[in-house]
Amino acid sequence: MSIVLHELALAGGLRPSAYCWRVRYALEHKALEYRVMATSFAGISSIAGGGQKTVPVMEISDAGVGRVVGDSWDIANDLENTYPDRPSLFGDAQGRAFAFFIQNWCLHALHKPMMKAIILDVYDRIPPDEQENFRKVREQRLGMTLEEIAAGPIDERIAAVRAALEPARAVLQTQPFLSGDVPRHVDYILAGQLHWPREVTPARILEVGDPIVPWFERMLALYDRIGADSTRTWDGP
Ligand SMILES: N[C@@H](CCC(=O)N[C@@H](CS)C(=O)NCC(=O)O)C(=O)O
Repeated sequence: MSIVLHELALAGGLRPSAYCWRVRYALEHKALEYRVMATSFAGISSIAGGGQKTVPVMEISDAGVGRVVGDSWDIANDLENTYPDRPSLFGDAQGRAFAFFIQNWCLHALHKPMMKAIILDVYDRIPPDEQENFRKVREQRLGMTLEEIAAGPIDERIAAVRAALEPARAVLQTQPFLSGDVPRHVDYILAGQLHWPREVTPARILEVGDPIVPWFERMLALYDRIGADSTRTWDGP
């Protein structure tokens, strides 16, 4: 069996992708061996013979049969379905549904305030020869300049991220992981989301004393500290 994970890297080797982190944790949870291949945004279209628009992309080959899977949620489900005898990412059908909900909560409630807080930090870390295209694509997609997206005092933009995290905070005050006593994919989804600011912004996104901090420290300590050993830019764990 061989697994290759294509993962986004920015200047200096930073790994900021929430979606790629989710898959990294999922592969570790399943105790699967895999190789990571870093790509820039410009390199995505050449992955696995072409046709991919986003990362992560997983190339998996087992018993001589290979396939390419894109999209972090599809990859997690593929791993769960292909390796049912290995530790479960979801626990059960309810766990899978809960993880799907949390993924959508991250996308619809967290992504935007986070983007407003850190988009210019991301831009600064795009390799110079790709910055113009990065800006053009996002400004067209969102109908405003990166500077307009990041308008307003940074304190207010960070406060909006902290407020959006309240549902997770309420849960993590009472239990060690979102999934309960042990981490599962639902935890990897939120941890991945937090790797995005962790890897690119110098700002303190999580307040000192926030119950999310000890949970994130527990997440970073998992699997020989794959998360903790990645490059940290922010002022936090
Ligand atoms: N729904 C996809 C989203 C993946 C995604 O948006 N990845 C970003 C990197 S964090 C990407 O590849 N963007 C390509 C681009 O904007 O050109 C997933 O869960 O994998």
